[in-house]
Parts: sequence; structure tokens; C-alpha cells
Amino acid sequence: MASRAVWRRGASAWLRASREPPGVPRSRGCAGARGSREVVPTCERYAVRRLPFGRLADGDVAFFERLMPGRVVTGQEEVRPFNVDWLQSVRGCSQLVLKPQTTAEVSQVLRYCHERNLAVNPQGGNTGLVGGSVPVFDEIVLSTALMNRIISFDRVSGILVCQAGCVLERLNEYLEEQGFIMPLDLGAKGSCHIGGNVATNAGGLRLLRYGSLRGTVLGLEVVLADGSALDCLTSLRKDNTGYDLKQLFIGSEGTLGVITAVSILCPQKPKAVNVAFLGCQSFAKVLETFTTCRAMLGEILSAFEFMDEKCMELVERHLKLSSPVADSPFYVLIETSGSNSTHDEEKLNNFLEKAIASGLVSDGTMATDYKKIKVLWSLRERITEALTHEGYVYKYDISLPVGKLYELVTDMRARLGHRAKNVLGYGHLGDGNLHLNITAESYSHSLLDAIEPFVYEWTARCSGSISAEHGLGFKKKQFIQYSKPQQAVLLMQRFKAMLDPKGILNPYKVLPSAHERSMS
Ligand code: FAD
Ligand code: 2HG
Ligand code: ZN
Repeated sequence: MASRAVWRRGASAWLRASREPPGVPRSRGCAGARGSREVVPTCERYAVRRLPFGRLADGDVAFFERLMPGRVVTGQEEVRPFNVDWLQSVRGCSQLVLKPQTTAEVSQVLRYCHERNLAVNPQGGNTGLVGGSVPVFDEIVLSTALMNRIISFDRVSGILVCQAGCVLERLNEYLEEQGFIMPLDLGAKGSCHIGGNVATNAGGLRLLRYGSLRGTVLGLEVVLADGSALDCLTSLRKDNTGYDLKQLFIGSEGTLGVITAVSILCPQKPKAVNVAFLGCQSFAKVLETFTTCRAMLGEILSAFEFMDEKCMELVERHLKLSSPVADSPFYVLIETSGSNSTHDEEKLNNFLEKAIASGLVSDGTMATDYKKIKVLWSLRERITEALTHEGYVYKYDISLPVGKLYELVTDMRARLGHRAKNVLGYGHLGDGNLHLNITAESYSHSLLDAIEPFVYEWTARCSGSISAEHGLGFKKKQFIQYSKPQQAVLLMQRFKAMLDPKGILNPYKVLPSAHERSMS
């Protein structure tokens, strides 16, 4: 049944919708989101010294050509997209991209690079948001683009085994045909690879329901820096034999090994999905809506996302989407997923009636059919894309006690005043994860200095995390101490030295180095 209703403030009963949400095409080709502005090389903008790695020679390229004929990219124009990140905020100067198809090829590449002391940057869909996915200098890009084979799927257990370069959305489509879904979903699904998702421990829009990849990933195959392959690709729900080594590689952002295959537990595709999109007049009401929603929807709640009015304004202006709910300082997207549509709709309706009657929600709309659900989701999922139209984006991905989530946005807005074009907040409220974004016409070092380390100090004071889901990559590695004690960082450095003694895997990322950010 495709029901849809809009509530107006003060209305005691459902009013039928007068405005249909537009039929917006879903943005999945991430590269299409941006123009083609010139990107300042990372080593010019930040004071980074090249570490003493080997330099690529003709003989090296010849070796790789023999190893994987036709899958070695050297042309400047062809290499360019692999050097620049999705945000167009960092740029390396690699001259070589390798596209292996098998784990054996990845092993041979790394064994060779290890011997020759050549640095390597593993890359999936290049949708990372912290500058981790592209080289800083001339690191060789090891792309998983051609490692896109599904190895097996067990319909009884729901366990999928696939190569690391499978695109998340393709995997989800494959699973949907068999009545399952991937346990994670994110706005970059059309481009990001499952290996990249695991390497960043991506969170996304379904974490509230299905948990983190640290729980759903059951096994990994990884090639270490010296080329040796570690086969921990088990498909077991339970395995307590010794240390859980795969956890070391989940979230390691390409610094400890190259993930070549993933075994992952996938949930059943829910039979009934509903989405409500609501307006709230204050953040306090957003919080109370969340509490009420959790209490009343219980096990069928699958997402609780929020965004402020600035997000909505930019999505409407730049992407020509139109919101079915207007004039609210905050918006909330609630998704339910369950197995009985009558039961789920009744529960959601009861919740919405209560939320309206008690004044928590001032306006809202609900969708139960697939197309309208997609349209409502795009208002939330495409904020990141809309922001890129505003100029340079300073991105912060913060975990905080949920009650404090929006205070940081308000404080930052007051601190920056007119120096910033926009200071806005949205995110996975149900996970206590704020996406604080600040935009300006162009990059400015003085604006960056006004934001950092203020934003990290603020977060640390609340015992939050400076990276809830995007990782540290290149941009945040110098700030790890705001979220981890020194002993933990030292232990991480020892793991790194043990697994990659020459430091050839994704250098200049994740762990702090002696150098500091400089002026540009
Ligand atoms: P890349 O960007 O290519 O790489 C990311 C990091 O992983 C790099 O450090 C790279 O070296 C390493 N890496 C990649 N592949 C491998 C491998 N096989 N082995 C070892 N290391 C590897 N993130 C979230 O967590 N939640 C979201 O909701 C979310 N939404 C997004 C929406 C948009 C529009 C965009 C552009 C990004 C979003 N992201 C989100 C960030 C990003 O998409 C994720 O971090 C994603 O998991 C990265 O996957 P990727 O294949 O693009 O990896
Ligand atoms: C999201 O939740 C992503 O949409 C991206 O994690 C967040 O762009 C951002 O700040
Ligand atoms: Zn997110």
C-alpha cells in the first residue's frame, strides 16, 4: 500500500499530501558531483617531507607490465583521477596505477615493492573523506577496481564471500535478488568498494540496526606489506581460536595490509520498509522525538537521521530537490524495517500521532512505497554532494554524547562568524554521530586554524571521538591524541612497525608523524 500523509502543525488528524515529492534521480556516480577545479598538491599545502622510499624506474614499470599486461596505468591524464580525492581537497603525484585481479597478483606486487622499497597506496572507490585514499607524493596506487568477483553466497547462513573491489551497491543488488541485503548502506554506495568500507570501518545509514562492520565481517583475506597472504577468510559466526586478527585490519585504512577478500554476514531483506520525514522546532525536540521513537518503535526502528535547515536549503538549491516538509530548523528521517507491514505501519502511525499531539513534531510526511522512500532518503544522503557546490568544505565527523550533538555546531557558528560561509550539522543521531561541515569559497589556512584544534579540544572535553566513521587518513592523523591515550598510539606504532617494517603501506596516513601542518 502506498500511503502518504502530511501533518500540519496543530492538526489532530492526518491530512492528505498536497505536494508530491519530486522524482529525483539517485546520485550514485560520485564523480559526477563535482566540477573540475584545480587542486593544490598536498605536499604544497601541507608541510610534508617525502620519506626516503625508492623512486619508480622504467624497469619497475616493465616488471608490472609483464605481471599484469594491460592493467598498468601510466598516462598522466589516466592517472589523474587516482591522485585526487572525491572532495577535490588533496592531490598526490603518483605516476603509476596497478589494477590486479587476483590475490596472487597483489602478493607479487607487494613483494616486489617491499624489496624495492617502493611506497604503495591501496585504493578502492576513492570516496574517502579524510585524504587517505590518494597518494601524498609518488606512491604507487594499488586499485581494487578489477577485483570484483563474488566468490560465494550461502542462503542458509546469509554469508557472502567476495573480492575486495566489489562495489557496495552491486553487492546489495545481487543480494536483494536472493532476499537479503548488505548490512551497511551509505551515500557513496554506487562507487565505494567493500574492501574500502572494511578498511575504513564505514558506518553509514544502517548501523543503528545492523551494527558495525566489526560485528558483521566474519573473515578477511589480507596481503601484508612483504607480499605474504594471510588467509583469515572464515565463514563462521563463532570462532574463538586465539586473537581476532581481522579486527586489526578493519579500520586500518590501508596502513597494515591490503584487504583482498571479505566474508560478511548479511541480514534478510526486510519485507516492509517505511520512512517518515519530520520537522522539529528545536534540537531538544529532536532528542525527545528520538527517545519517544525508540520506546514506541522498538525492534523495527532501522535509522534515525537528523539535519538542520541549512542542509535542506543547500540540497534544494544545488540539487533541485524539494522537501515535502518546510520551515523547520531541524528535520528528522526515521526508517522502520520489519516483516509485517500492517504491524509496522500501525506502530509508526501511533508514534507519529503521539509526536504530533505532544508538539514534538510540527510537520511531517510518511512514505511506504519504494520510489517515495528513495526520494525522502535522497534529501539526507545527498547533503555531502550538495555541500561540494559551496566551495571548500572543512569536514568533521564526531562521536558525542547524543545530548551534546548540536552544541558543537552552535559554538562553532558563533566562533567563526562571517569567516565561514556555512556552518551546518547533520548525521546519524541514533549513533551519536555528528557531521559538522563548514564551507568557505576556498581553502584558507587561517580559517583552518580557527577551526582546529578548537573542534578537537571541544570533542575531547566531552569524551567524544574525533572520527566516528570516516577515519583519520591524512587530514586528521596529527590529532589522534585527542581520542586515544599515548600508550595506545605507541602500541599502534609497534603494530605498524611489526607488520610493515619499511612503512611502505599508505605512508603519511593514520599515525602521527614528527612534522606538523604548515602554512600554505
Ligand atoms: P577509498 O576511498 O578508496 O579508501 C579509503 C581508505 O581505505 C584509504 O585509506 C585506502 O587506502 C583504504 N583502502 C581502500 N581499499 C582498501 C583495501 N582493499 N585494502 C586496504 N586498504 C584499503 N563513510 C561512512 O562511514 N559513512 C557514511 O555514511 C558515508 N557516506 C559517504 C557519502 C558520500 C557521498 C561520500 C563521498 C563518502 C561517504 N563516506 C561515508 C566515506 C567513504 O565513502 C567511506 O569511507 C568508504 O567506506 C570508502 O570506501 P572506498 O572504496 O571509496 O575507499
Ligand atoms: C554521511 O553520513 C556521510 O552522509 C558523509 O558520512 C558526511 O559529508 C559528511 O560530512
Ligand atoms: Zn555519516
